[in-house]
Amino acid sequence: MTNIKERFEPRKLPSVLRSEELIDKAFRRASKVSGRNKRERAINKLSTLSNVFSDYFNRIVSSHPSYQNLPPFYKEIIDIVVGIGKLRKSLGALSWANSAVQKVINKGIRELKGGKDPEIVLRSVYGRVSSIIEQIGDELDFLIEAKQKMREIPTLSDEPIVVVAGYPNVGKSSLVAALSTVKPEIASYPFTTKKIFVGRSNANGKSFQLIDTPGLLDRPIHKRNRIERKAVLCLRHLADCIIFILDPTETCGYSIESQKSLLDEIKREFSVPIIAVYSKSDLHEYRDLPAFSAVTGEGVEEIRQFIKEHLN
Ligand SMILES: Nc1nc2c(ncn2[C@@H]2O[C@H](COP(=O)(O)OP(=O)(O)O)[C@@H](O)[C@H]2O)c(=O)[nH]1
Ligand SMILES: [Mg+2]
Repeated sequence: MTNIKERFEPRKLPSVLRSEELIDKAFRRASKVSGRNKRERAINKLSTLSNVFSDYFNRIVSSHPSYQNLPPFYKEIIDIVVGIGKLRKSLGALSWANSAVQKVINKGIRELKGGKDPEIVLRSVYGRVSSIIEQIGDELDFLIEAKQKMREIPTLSDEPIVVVAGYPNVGKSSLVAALSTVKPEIASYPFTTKKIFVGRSNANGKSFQLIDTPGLLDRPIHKRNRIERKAVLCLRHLADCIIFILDPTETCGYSIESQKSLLDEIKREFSVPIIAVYSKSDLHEYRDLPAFSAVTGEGVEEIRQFIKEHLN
């Protein structure tokens, strides 16, 4: 069952600078440093440089979660959207750059203390530090891009997640709206052109989230392209329970047979509880499944209780 314990908020990742920006920032800070004489000033410059780089790199590296331990939905989606291997490699390159920079700076400080000409030492350290930072330019660019892409991943809370499925026009959005205590939020679903709608509901003090996934669980899965299948697979990690809506009036434009075969397919693909319900109960008399109407409100509270029981 999904358990989003370690909540991941990519929006909170610190901004990453491009290599030239980082070099500028560090050297600008160092240029402001004073000292009683040339040598002392040079030593102070280098220790400032050392602090700027170590603070910066440590902040970036420690702000990323342990991707391996993230909840499966996040792990999988981040892997598809940015690539966890590449993220790790880039963060590793930053740690490497930090220790390489520190070594160069420490050597420079030793040389200054040993009496070497401050100008020569500074020029040499600045040159070597710049070249180390330039070497991780691609990794810094990648991390900037990764943050941008990860911002698109919807942030979900720890509350159980109910995914709403069924053919188009059966009444999925209407049910989410009827059950939600607040207006559903729209989140983009990365790597697809799809949006997902996240509603929040509550049954006797027990909260849950409702996810309406237009374009994802509303057509036979086997007819989908590779990307869409991946998107559906990610939902597998997300759903604690699925509510499948059947429209027996067929005013949605799909026969009840094809709706039932989609239900069977979803039952095969997902191992969580699946609740099948009838929508549009104001238009028909079928009651062999729980039935509700988003128009009259009939049955909506029963569906809410039903969901709650299945989540327990
Ligand atoms: N009569 C009736 N119409 C409904 C009901 N629920 C939805 N509809 C209509 O069915 C259409 C599709 O509903 P929607 O919630 O957008 O379906 P979705 O595509 O599955 O999200 C809309 O025109 C709704 O007004 C209902 O309970 N009764
Ligand atoms: Mg809809």
